[in-house]
Amino acid sequence: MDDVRRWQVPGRVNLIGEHLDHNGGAALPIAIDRSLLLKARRRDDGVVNVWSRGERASLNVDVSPGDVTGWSAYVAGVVWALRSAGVRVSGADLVLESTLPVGAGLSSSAALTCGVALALDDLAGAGRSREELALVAQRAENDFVGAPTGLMDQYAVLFAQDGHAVHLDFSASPPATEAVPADWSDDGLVLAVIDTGAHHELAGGEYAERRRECAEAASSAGVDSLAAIKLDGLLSLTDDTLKARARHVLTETTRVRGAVTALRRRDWAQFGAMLTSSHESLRDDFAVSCEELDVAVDCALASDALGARMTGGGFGGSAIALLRPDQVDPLRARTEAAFAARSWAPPHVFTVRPSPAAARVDRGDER
Ligand code: GAF
Repeated sequence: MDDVRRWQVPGRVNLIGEHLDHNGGAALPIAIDRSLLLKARRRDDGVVNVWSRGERASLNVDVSPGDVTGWSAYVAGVVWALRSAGVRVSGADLVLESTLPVGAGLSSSAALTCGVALALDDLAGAGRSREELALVAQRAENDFVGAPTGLMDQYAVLFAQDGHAVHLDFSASPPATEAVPADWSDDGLVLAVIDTGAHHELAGGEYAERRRECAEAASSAGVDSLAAIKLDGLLSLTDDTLKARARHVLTETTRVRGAVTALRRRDWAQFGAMLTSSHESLRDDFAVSCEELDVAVDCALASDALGARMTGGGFGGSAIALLRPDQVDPLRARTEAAFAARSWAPPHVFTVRPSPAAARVDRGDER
């Protein structure tokens, strides 16, 4: 293709700070070295064609919510949200190639929406900021696809830095970003992902239900957003479910602070302890884990990981573990055996490294 622009768009792993973005709290994701390669060429006939995994979808740029379903709704949603934001999308041919597993809780959907937003904004010469494009990508998911996500994934994809985690603060608008070195590899450690294969779908009702519960807990405790709750506010809650959700948000907020300090000090034992207690809180108080994730975390801890937890929205997807490289094979074997014993499909275990944000890679800045 002539005039083809290429974008490399990473997935993400959230190290800690789960379900805090939609509560005005903090998160600490890294972009990972599993990514979407997006090739984009401008068209001027009002048609957007997308090729992905041997399939082709075509849509018109004047698409509206409800017109498109399935994977191409993420692309259509971006076209719609960009045009609503005043960007002149004239059409495009888009080719997607991915090393990022879909439905694994590693933000393949944010990679897709952010990548398409970057590419179409660039083809239109609109020059929107990454903050604006993050909102466009979120709007595509929230209002077109129907997945009521926060902004963490879009910010991880668009603002990550190589070798760093990005400390995000959602109490600010736009969210504040701060890069924190994530250099466990200098101390002989790796971050493993255990993709459980359990179904993960944010457009399902459970994620939205947690958001509703959090909003209700915040209003009962008299705070604007739940991350602002203090101990007396927590104790004032009388409903056990709302109290448990708020307890997760309060304790996770403290854990993020501890994890950032531990990361800066390269105190891996402390960092690992934060990961594991985050998992317990997501399992017991926030109730977004599942059997597969719990087994994966148990296997990681039994393989002497310094810490392990589910990552992302939950209800399936992936767990992460911080451990030595020679512990990865035993972890894989242990997890495969535990899954086989329960007649579950084999999990996929691989390591990831903190990687750069989405970037154009056809101008001599290939990575
Ligand atoms: C999903 C959502 F998309 C994010 O916005 C965030 O809420 C996360 O779940 C939980 O931390 O990835």
